[in-house]
Amino acid sequence: MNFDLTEEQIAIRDAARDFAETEIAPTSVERDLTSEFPTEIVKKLGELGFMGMMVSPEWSGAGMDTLSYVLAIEEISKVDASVGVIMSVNNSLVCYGLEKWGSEYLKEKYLKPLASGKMLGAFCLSEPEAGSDATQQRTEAVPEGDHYILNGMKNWITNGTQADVYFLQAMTDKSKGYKGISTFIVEKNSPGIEVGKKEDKMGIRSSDTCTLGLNNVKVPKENILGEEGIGFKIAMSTLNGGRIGVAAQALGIARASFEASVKYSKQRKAFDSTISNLQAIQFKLADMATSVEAASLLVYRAAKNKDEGKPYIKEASMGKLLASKAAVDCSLEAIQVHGGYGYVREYLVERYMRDSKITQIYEGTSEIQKLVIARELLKG
Ligand code: COS
Repeated sequence: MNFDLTEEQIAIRDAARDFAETEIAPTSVERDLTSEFPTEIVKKLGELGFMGMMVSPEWSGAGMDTLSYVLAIEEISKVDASVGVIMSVNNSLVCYGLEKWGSEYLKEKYLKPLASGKMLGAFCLSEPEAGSDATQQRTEAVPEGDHYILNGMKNWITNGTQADVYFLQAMTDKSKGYKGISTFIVEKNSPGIEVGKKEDKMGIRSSDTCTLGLNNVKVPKENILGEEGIGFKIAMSTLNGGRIGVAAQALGIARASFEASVKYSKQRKAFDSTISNLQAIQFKLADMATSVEAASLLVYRAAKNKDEGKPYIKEASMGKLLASKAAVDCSLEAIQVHGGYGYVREYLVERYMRDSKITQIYEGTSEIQKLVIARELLKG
């Protein structure tokens, strides 16, 4: 497979790198401490086309391919994985799902502002009792006149307190199991929406995660995506692409950990030389580089398959599985290379470790990725 980047892909990658270094890096340490949401940064990302990268220009998107999107998320996450996930949810979950299944009316009303960064979206599937087993939705949507009335609870909602609209799954017919799940676009300012407190997380602290209560929320009937009963299919298909975004985020963290380790090892002196001359450190760097390269090949392949209309469910899960492992392993090893300095906030590697762990959990745990891969392998 050819991964030579086109001129356009290189330009997008470089623009993302430039933006990350000049606009994101200066506040990333402070935001990790305070958990402040990067409102201004997200606004600028929207103006540059990074919030609706793969959406067609017809719907105010940037019309780019998935590989460009992966390169951009990777560069942004190399500097700040919190910003990476904010972007990823808006791009590959909310905008993607709306463009694929939304009516012209919904695209005009919500996709255009979401893709151009004038609105922010959140994806609401998980519930207190429906995480990995996402079929167990308890949130209900009952038709009443020209509306549905929604009641229930969602949790782990990335962008939850900041979003303008929620891409939300709810049961329209409990008797049908997962075939009774439907997807709705719900405005945050709808009466009955109760936005919970921001979670106090170990990592990606500047991103925003909360619970969401729905108490008799009236949602117009035209805000359903497609028709009743296809919500689980929509959620699963959307997550297939979302997993490529999280994999790219993990790749960014892994690469940042590796690069920080190379830099430090060339500066730090011990035993009459820099520690980069010690075989113990060289072996760590070699292992880190190998895992970053292996993961990037899988993630880029998943993106290319998606762009070329080839199957990518297995590839996306493999990419996420390996890239998230690379992020966790490389960030831990980066701390070891830095010794005591790696354990304090003065160097960034302790944040990389805290940020990395979630990539093995959200948008499908590593165990769920293995399940998806095995099912795809055994199909037919
Ligand atoms: N892409 C498209 N469709 C999918 C799919 C996928 N990756 N996985 C399942 N489906 C479809 C199936 O084809 C089936 O539809 P049909 O009956 O029309 O064929 C339907 O969904 C149910 O599938 P299945 O019977 O396999 O459901 P299970 O409950 O056994 O397993 C898993 C589904 C566990 C794979 C799914 O629930 C999952 O991915 N869970 C993790 C959810 C997640 O990522 N949560 C994080 C939330 S976002 S932070």
